[in-house]
Amino acid sequence: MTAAPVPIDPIALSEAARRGDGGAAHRLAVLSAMGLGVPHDWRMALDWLAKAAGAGHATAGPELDLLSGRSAGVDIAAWLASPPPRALSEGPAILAIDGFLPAEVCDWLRARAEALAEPALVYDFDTGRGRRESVRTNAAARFDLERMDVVLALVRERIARAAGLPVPGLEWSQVLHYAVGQSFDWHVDWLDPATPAYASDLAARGQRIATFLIFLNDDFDGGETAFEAGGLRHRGRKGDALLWANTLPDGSIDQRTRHAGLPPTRGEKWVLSQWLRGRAPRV
Ligand SMILES: O=C(O)CCC(=O)C(=O)O
Repeated sequence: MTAAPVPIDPIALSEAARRGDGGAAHRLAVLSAMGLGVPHDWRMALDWLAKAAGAGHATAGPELDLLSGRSAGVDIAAWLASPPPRALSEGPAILAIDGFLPAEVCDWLRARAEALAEPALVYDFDTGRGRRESVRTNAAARFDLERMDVVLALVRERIARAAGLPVPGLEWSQVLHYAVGQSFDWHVDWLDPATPAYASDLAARGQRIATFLIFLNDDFDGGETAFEAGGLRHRGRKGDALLWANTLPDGSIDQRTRHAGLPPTRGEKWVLSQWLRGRAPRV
Protein backbone atom coordinates (compact mmCIF):
# COMPACT_ATOMS: atom_id res chain seq x y z
CA MET A 1 0.00 0.00 0.00
CA THR A 2 1.25 3.46 -0.83
CA ALA A 3 1.89 6.07 1.83
CA ALA A 4 -0.31 9.08 1.17
CA PRO A 5 1.27 12.52 1.67
CA VAL A 6 0.30 13.71 5.15
CA PRO A 7 -0.51 17.34 6.03
CA ILE A 8 2.03 18.43 8.61
CA ASP A 9 2.24 21.80 10.33
CA PRO A 10 5.21 21.67 12.72
CA ILE A 11 4.80 25.31 13.79
CA ALA A 12 1.21 24.84 14.92
CA LEU A 13 2.18 21.55 16.57
CA SER A 14 5.09 23.22 18.45
CA GLU A 15 2.81 25.98 19.71
CA ALA A 16 0.25 23.45 20.90
CA ALA A 17 2.97 21.31 22.50
CA ARG A 18 4.37 24.34 24.35
CA ARG A 19 0.87 25.00 25.69
CA GLY A 20 0.96 21.48 27.21
CA ASP A 21 -0.82 19.49 24.47
CA GLY A 22 0.65 15.97 24.89
CA GLY A 23 -0.79 14.78 21.58
CA ALA A 24 1.01 17.56 19.69
CA ALA A 25 4.28 16.79 21.52
CA HIS A 26 3.91 13.09 20.68
CA ARG A 27 3.23 13.89 17.03
CA LEU A 28 6.38 16.06 16.95
CA ALA A 29 8.35 13.19 18.49
CA VAL A 30 7.16 10.91 15.70
CA LEU A 31 7.84 13.50 12.98
CA SER A 32 11.37 14.11 14.31
CA ALA A 33 11.98 10.37 14.50
CA MET A 34 10.87 9.97 10.88
CA GLY A 35 12.20 13.23 9.45
CA LEU A 36 8.74 14.15 8.15
CA GLY A 37 8.26 17.92 7.77
CA VAL A 38 11.02 18.52 10.37
CA PRO A 39 14.69 17.44 10.41
CA HIS A 40 15.33 13.79 11.21
CA ASP A 41 16.73 14.08 14.74
CA TRP A 42 16.55 11.32 17.35
CA ARG A 43 17.55 13.63 20.24
CA MET A 44 14.68 16.00 19.37
CA ALA A 45 12.36 13.01 19.05
CA LEU A 46 13.23 11.85 22.56
CA ASP A 47 12.91 15.40 23.96
CA TRP A 48 9.42 15.73 22.49
CA LEU A 49 8.55 12.25 23.75
CA ALA A 50 9.58 13.24 27.28
CA LYS A 51 7.46 16.41 26.98
CA ALA A 52 4.52 14.31 25.77
CA ALA A 53 4.96 11.99 28.75
CA GLY A 54 5.11 14.99 31.09
CA ALA A 55 1.87 16.28 29.56
CA GLY A 56 0.17 12.97 30.29
CA HIS A 57 0.10 11.45 26.79
CA ALA A 58 -1.08 7.84 27.21
CA THR A 59 1.72 5.98 25.39
CA ALA A 60 4.66 8.42 25.61
CA GLY A 61 5.78 7.31 29.10
CA PRO A 62 5.60 3.59 28.31
CA GLU A 63 7.47 4.23 25.01
CA LEU A 64 10.28 5.98 26.90
CA ASP A 65 10.42 3.20 29.50
CA LEU A 66 10.62 0.57 26.77
CA LEU A 67 13.34 2.42 24.87
CA SER A 68 15.50 3.12 27.93
CA GLY A 69 15.17 -0.36 29.44
CA ARG A 70 17.02 -0.45 32.74
CA SER A 71 19.37 2.43 31.84
CA ALA A 72 18.94 6.14 32.52
CA GLY A 73 18.77 7.20 28.86
CA VAL A 74 18.01 5.80 25.41
CA ASP A 75 21.00 4.40 23.48
CA ILE A 76 19.92 5.24 19.92
CA ALA A 77 23.07 3.78 18.31
CA ALA A 78 22.44 0.44 20.01
CA TRP A 79 18.78 0.50 18.95
CA LEU A 80 19.69 1.08 15.31
CA ALA A 81 22.27 -1.73 15.10
CA SER A 82 21.09 -5.23 14.24
CA PRO A 83 22.68 -8.70 14.44
CA PRO A 84 24.35 -10.06 11.27
CA PRO A 85 22.17 -11.90 8.73
CA ARG A 86 22.66 -15.47 7.54
CA ALA A 87 21.72 -16.63 4.05
CA LEU A 88 18.88 -19.13 3.68
CA SER A 89 18.81 -19.01 -0.11
CA GLU A 90 20.91 -17.35 -2.84
CA GLY A 91 18.24 -17.32 -5.52
CA PRO A 92 15.86 -15.84 -4.55
CA ALA A 93 18.00 -13.96 -2.02
CA ILE A 94 16.53 -14.78 1.42
CA LEU A 95 18.25 -13.89 4.69
CA ALA A 96 17.40 -14.68 8.32
CA ILE A 97 18.36 -12.27 11.11
CA ASP A 98 18.10 -14.06 14.45
CA GLY A 99 17.40 -11.91 17.51
CA PHE A 100 16.49 -8.83 15.48
CA LEU A 101 14.15 -7.39 18.15
CA PRO A 102 13.94 -7.82 21.93
CA ALA A 103 10.88 -9.71 23.19
CA GLU A 104 9.48 -6.60 24.94
CA VAL A 105 9.39 -4.70 21.63
CA CYS A 106 7.61 -7.64 19.97
CA ASP A 107 5.04 -7.54 22.80
CA TRP A 108 4.62 -3.78 22.34
CA LEU A 109 3.97 -4.09 18.60
CA ARG A 110 1.59 -6.99 19.11
CA ALA A 111 -0.38 -5.19 21.83
CA ARG A 112 -0.72 -2.10 19.63
CA ALA A 113 -1.84 -4.26 16.70
CA GLU A 114 -4.36 -6.23 18.76
CA ALA A 115 -6.36 -3.04 19.24
CA LEU A 116 -6.27 -2.16 15.53
CA ALA A 117 -6.36 -5.39 13.51
CA GLU A 118 -9.11 -5.75 10.92
CA PRO A 119 -9.60 -8.08 7.93
CA ALA A 120 -6.53 -7.82 5.68
CA LEU A 121 -7.12 -6.13 2.33
CA VAL A 122 -5.46 -6.26 -1.06
CA TYR A 123 -4.68 -2.80 -2.46
CA ASP A 124 -6.67 -1.93 -5.58
CA PHE A 125 -4.71 0.54 -7.71
CA ASP A 126 -7.79 1.23 -9.87
CA THR A 127 -9.86 2.55 -6.96
CA GLY A 128 -6.99 3.58 -4.66
CA ARG A 129 -8.63 1.57 -1.87
CA GLY A 130 -8.19 -1.83 -0.27
CA ARG A 131 -10.56 -4.69 -1.07
CA ARG A 132 -11.22 -8.13 0.44
CA GLU A 133 -9.75 -11.00 -1.59
CA SER A 134 -9.80 -14.71 -0.94
CA VAL A 135 -5.97 -14.67 -1.14
CA ARG A 136 -5.87 -13.03 2.34
CA THR A 137 -8.06 -14.54 5.06
CA ASN A 138 -5.95 -13.17 7.92
CA ALA A 139 -6.22 -9.82 9.72
CA ALA A 140 -3.86 -6.83 9.62
CA ALA A 141 -3.20 -3.60 11.49
CA ARG A 142 -1.75 -0.88 9.28
CA PHE A 143 0.35 1.75 11.05
CA ASP A 144 0.03 5.00 9.14
CA LEU A 145 1.15 8.35 10.56
CA GLU A 146 -1.95 8.65 12.75
CA ARG A 147 -1.01 5.34 14.42
CA MET A 148 2.76 5.70 14.44
CA ASP A 149 4.76 5.81 17.67
CA VAL A 150 8.44 6.38 18.40
CA VAL A 151 9.10 2.70 19.16
CA LEU A 152 7.84 1.71 15.72
CA ALA A 153 9.74 4.59 14.06
CA LEU A 154 12.92 3.19 15.62
CA VAL A 155 12.09 -0.34 14.49
CA ARG A 156 11.50 0.99 10.95
CA GLU A 157 14.90 2.68 10.86
CA ARG A 158 16.55 -0.49 12.16
CA ILE A 159 14.81 -2.44 9.36
CA ALA A 160 15.92 0.07 6.71
CA ARG A 161 19.54 -0.08 7.92
CA ALA A 162 19.54 -3.88 8.02
CA ALA A 163 18.15 -3.97 4.47
CA GLY A 164 20.49 -1.21 3.22
CA LEU A 165 17.53 0.79 1.88
CA PRO A 166 16.36 4.36 2.64
CA VAL A 167 13.89 4.94 5.51
CA PRO A 168 11.63 7.21 3.40
CA GLY A 169 11.14 4.28 1.02
CA LEU A 170 9.37 2.20 3.68
CA GLU A 171 5.64 1.76 3.12
CA TRP A 172 3.44 1.97 6.21
CA SER A 173 4.20 -1.02 8.42
CA GLN A 174 1.61 -3.74 8.90
CA VAL A 175 1.24 -6.26 11.69
CA LEU A 176 -0.42 -9.42 10.41
CA HIS A 177 -2.48 -11.74 12.56
CA TYR A 178 -3.38 -15.31 11.67
CA ALA A 179 -5.84 -17.41 13.67
CA VAL A 180 -5.92 -21.18 13.12
CA GLY A 181 -6.66 -21.89 9.45
CA GLN A 182 -6.09 -18.32 8.23
CA SER A 183 -3.46 -17.65 5.58
CA PHE A 184 -1.94 -15.20 3.14
CA ASP A 185 -2.10 -17.41 0.04
CA TRP A 186 0.62 -17.68 -2.64
CA HIS A 187 1.53 -14.25 -4.01
CA VAL A 188 4.39 -11.96 -4.93
CA ASP A 189 5.11 -8.59 -3.31
CA TRP A 190 6.58 -6.89 -6.40
CA LEU A 191 4.28 -4.79 -8.54
CA ASP A 192 4.04 -6.09 -12.09
CA PRO A 193 5.55 -3.42 -14.39
CA ALA A 194 3.41 -4.85 -17.22
CA THR A 195 0.21 -3.80 -15.38
CA PRO A 196 -0.78 -0.27 -16.49
CA ALA A 197 -2.54 0.43 -13.16
CA TYR A 198 0.82 0.23 -11.36
CA ALA A 199 2.67 2.62 -13.70
CA SER A 200 2.19 5.89 -11.81
CA ASP A 201 2.89 4.30 -8.42
CA LEU A 202 6.05 2.62 -9.75
CA ALA A 203 7.18 5.91 -11.32
CA ALA A 204 6.65 7.72 -8.01
CA ARG A 205 8.12 5.25 -5.53
CA GLY A 206 9.93 2.58 -7.48
CA GLN A 207 9.59 -1.17 -7.04
CA ARG A 208 9.06 -3.03 -3.75
CA ILE A 209 12.72 -3.96 -3.59
CA ALA A 210 12.54 -6.04 -0.43
CA THR A 211 10.20 -7.53 2.16
CA PHE A 212 11.11 -7.69 5.85
CA LEU A 213 9.19 -9.87 8.34
CA ILE A 214 9.60 -9.88 12.11
CA PHE A 215 8.14 -12.79 14.05
CA LEU A 216 6.37 -11.28 17.07
CA ASN A 217 5.56 -14.59 18.74
CA ASP A 218 6.38 -18.28 18.33
CA ASP A 219 3.83 -20.11 20.47
CA PHE A 220 1.94 -21.62 17.55
CA ASP A 221 2.22 -24.65 15.25
CA GLY A 222 2.31 -24.49 11.44
CA GLY A 223 2.14 -20.94 10.08
CA GLU A 224 5.46 -21.07 8.21
CA THR A 225 6.47 -18.48 5.65
CA ALA A 226 6.80 -20.62 2.53
CA PHE A 227 8.61 -19.99 -0.77
CA GLU A 228 7.72 -21.91 -3.90
CA ALA A 229 11.28 -21.79 -5.24
CA GLY A 230 13.41 -24.39 -3.48
CA GLY A 231 10.50 -25.38 -1.22
CA LEU A 232 11.82 -23.29 1.67
CA ARG A 233 9.57 -23.16 4.75
CA HIS A 234 10.73 -20.90 7.53
CA ARG A 235 9.57 -20.13 11.06
CA GLY A 236 11.50 -17.71 13.22
CA ARG A 237 11.61 -17.56 17.01
CA LYS A 238 10.03 -14.53 18.67
CA GLY A 239 12.12 -11.48 17.65
CA ASP A 240 13.77 -13.12 14.63
CA ALA A 241 13.49 -11.57 11.18
CA LEU A 242 13.33 -12.74 7.58
CA LEU A 243 14.42 -10.50 4.70
CA TRP A 244 14.19 -11.20 1.00
CA ALA A 245 14.84 -9.32 -2.21
CA ASN A 246 11.89 -9.00 -4.59
CA THR A 247 14.19 -7.66 -7.30
CA LEU A 248 17.41 -8.80 -8.93
CA PRO A 249 20.62 -6.71 -8.77
CA ASP A 250 19.72 -5.11 -12.14
CA GLY A 251 16.42 -3.85 -10.65
CA SER A 252 14.14 -6.24 -12.55
CA ILE A 253 11.59 -8.31 -10.65
CA ASP A 254 12.61 -11.69 -9.27
CA GLN A 255 9.94 -14.11 -10.48
CA ARG A 256 11.13 -16.73 -7.95
CA THR A 257 9.82 -14.81 -4.91
CA ARG A 258 6.30 -16.29 -4.91
CA HIS A 259 5.56 -17.02 -1.26
CA ALA A 260 2.78 -17.53 1.27
CA GLY A 261 1.97 -17.18 4.96
CA LEU A 262 0.71 -20.70 5.71
CA PRO A 263 -2.12 -21.24 8.21
CA PRO A 264 -1.29 -21.95 11.86
CA THR A 265 -2.65 -25.31 13.01
CA ARG A 266 -2.55 -24.32 16.71
CA GLY A 267 -2.40 -20.90 18.38
CA GLU A 268 -2.15 -17.49 16.74
CA LYS A 269 0.64 -16.06 14.61
CA TRP A 270 1.68 -12.38 14.78
CA VAL A 271 4.23 -10.96 12.36
CA LEU A 272 5.29 -7.46 11.34
CA SER A 273 5.45 -7.14 7.56
CA GLN A 274 7.41 -4.32 5.97
CA TRP A 275 7.58 -3.61 2.24
CA LEU A 276 10.53 -1.46 1.20
CA ARG A 277 10.70 0.78 -1.87
CA GLY A 278 13.63 2.70 -3.26
CA ARG A 279 12.31 6.18 -2.42
CA ALA A 280 9.58 8.24 -0.77
CA PRO A 281 6.50 9.31 -2.72
CA ARG A 282 7.00 12.56 -4.65
CA VAL A 283 4.69 15.26 -3.25
O1 LIG B 1 3.04 -13.97 7.24
C1 LIG B 1 3.86 -14.49 6.50
O2 LIG B 1 4.54 -15.44 6.83
C2 LIG B 1 4.02 -13.96 5.09
C3 LIG B 1 3.64 -12.50 4.94
C4 LIG B 1 3.69 -12.06 3.50
O3 LIG B 1 3.58 -12.85 2.63
C5 LIG B 1 3.87 -10.65 3.16
O4 LIG B 1 3.86 -9.80 4.06
O5 LIG B 1 4.03 -10.36 1.96
